[in-house]
Amino acid sequence: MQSIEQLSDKIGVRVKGVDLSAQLNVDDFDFIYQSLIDHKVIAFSGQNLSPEQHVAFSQRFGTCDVHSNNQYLLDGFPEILVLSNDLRDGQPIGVVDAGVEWHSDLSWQIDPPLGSILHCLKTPSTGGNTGFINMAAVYRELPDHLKMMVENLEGVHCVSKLLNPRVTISENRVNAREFYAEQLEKHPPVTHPLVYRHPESGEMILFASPRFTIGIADIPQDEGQSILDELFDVLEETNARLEYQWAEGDVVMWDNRSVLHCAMGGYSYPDIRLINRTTVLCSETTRLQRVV
Ligand SMILES: O=C(O)CCC(=O)C(=O)O
Ligand SMILES: [Fe+2]
Repeated sequence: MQSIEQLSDKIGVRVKGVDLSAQLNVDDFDFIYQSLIDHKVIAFSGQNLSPEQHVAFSQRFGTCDVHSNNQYLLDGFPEILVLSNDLRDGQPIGVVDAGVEWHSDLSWQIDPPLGSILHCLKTPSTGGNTGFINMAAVYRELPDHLKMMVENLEGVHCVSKLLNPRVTISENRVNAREFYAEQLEKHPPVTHPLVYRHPESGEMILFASPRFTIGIADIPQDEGQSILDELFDVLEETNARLEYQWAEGDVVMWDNRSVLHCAMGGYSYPDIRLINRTTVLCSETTRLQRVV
């Protein structure tokens, strides 16, 4: 029988009593889906999943994304992106520094995904936590003048770090500048309303992140940056957050439409962290909606 246990006051639950390696019945799947919508981050302990089973579970939610950073897709499983600091023959086997600033996955695309599903295969002896922030709660916490200001504005989102004054380029990535310049050519900036409505919970969501929101459309650059500074100060302050400490065999999924997340770091080679990730795309009915 499924049950949930709260992981923090305002975001996240652990779902118990389900085995994700099995073909889930409709009742179990509906329970999991509703827990995701209600609590935004759902965690499962002790899951022994093959890559096939990880992909099969993910596909219950929708079509899986194949990440454009195709260097680190798992052999034979293009739906799985490997996150790791491990090396093989001196070369990284996965993305070393994925998600080290607060972000919503792929918000730099026109249709951001529904969620990501991470399966933890190896934890370092210290560090390696993942932080989550409830962006519906953050919207509610905005002071009135900011709420009014953001209502009609569009954020500019871009994957390339070259255009973002808030991030630094990692020393760990080989040929980082060339990599980000190429990325900018392949993925020019897109815009999203700063406030979206969640299609399933109906909540208003502040949709912006220090990693991918590089400015505000149609207003001068310095004004845009100071509005973003004010918004991101609220992220620092909010208590609608969770810092998840991984154990091997954990599966964690987040609603990418309504949370920001961040890899907290704090470990280094040869202390190994290894996580397989899938990302599920939205459908017409689950994509974020303009408020209008
Ligand atoms: O490794 C983590 O803790 C999170 C990485 C991340 O941002 C992601 O998988 O989307
Ligand atoms: Fe991420």
